Amino acid sequence: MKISPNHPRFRSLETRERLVRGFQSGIVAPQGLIAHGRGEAFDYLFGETSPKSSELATKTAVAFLLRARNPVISLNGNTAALVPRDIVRLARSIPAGLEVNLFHKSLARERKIASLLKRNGADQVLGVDARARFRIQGVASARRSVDAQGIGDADVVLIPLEDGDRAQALRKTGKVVIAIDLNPMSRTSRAATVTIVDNIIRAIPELLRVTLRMKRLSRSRLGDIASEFDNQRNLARAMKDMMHYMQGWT
Ligand code: PTJ
Repeated sequence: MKISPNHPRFRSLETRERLVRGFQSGIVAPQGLIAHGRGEAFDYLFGETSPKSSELATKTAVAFLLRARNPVISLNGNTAALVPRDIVRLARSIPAGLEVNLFHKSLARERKIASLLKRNGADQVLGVDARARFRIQGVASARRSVDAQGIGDADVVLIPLEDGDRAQALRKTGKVVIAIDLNPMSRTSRAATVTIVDNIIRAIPELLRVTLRMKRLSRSRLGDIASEFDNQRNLARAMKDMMHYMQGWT
């Protein structure tokens, strides 16, 4: 479907089209379309703009990523379909590894996602046909199986659109978990070390912009930024951002 850029909800409609095309080409799981609808509902309650609380979370996430020994970005179908170019740029600028890790596991989809990322500039994509598999304890889904050199060894993991189980299990292994989730009340949001409550279509380009700016900071300054952050307090701010937007309608 061709959408006019003059349509008042152009960005939202265009995002839906990307996901539908991603589904048709075997990148997005059918359940990914439903998950996006859930995200959209929350995005609506933020006025489809980045809430103020996401600024501090983004800055803190970048501090953790730039200080990490082995940072890894975990990718599912929705993320690959919506922000393929910017996620590869982000991985390069940190630099961080890219690992495909699917909830609805499918080897065909893993391969399609990896080739999409390679067409967008990725040199290496982990998690596909991985020989060295590592199991995360306490995860009921196929997501428990990760690359031993990637998420298995990572000290900091960025997880856009994750399920609560694995976010909690990754935390239990002592890793720093950075989530991107439009729902500030989700188990993922509450379990993460840092939660960016925002839409990935805005959050990933913003992470890239802030990374390029913060690369100049010293390790100790990055450490200060990371240690000052309180995720539960920032999630409460995200709820206030949402209520503030809704109050404008009453
Ligand atoms: O490709 P796969 O097999 O790994 O599957 C991916 C999905 C997304 C289907 C899978 O991870 C899943 O079922 O996710 P959930 O448990 O439905 O969680 C999705 C979370 O992401 C929800 O809390 C949504 O509010 C949120 N969400 C959805 N779309 C966006 C989003 N958050 C940020 N940006 C979005 N565009």
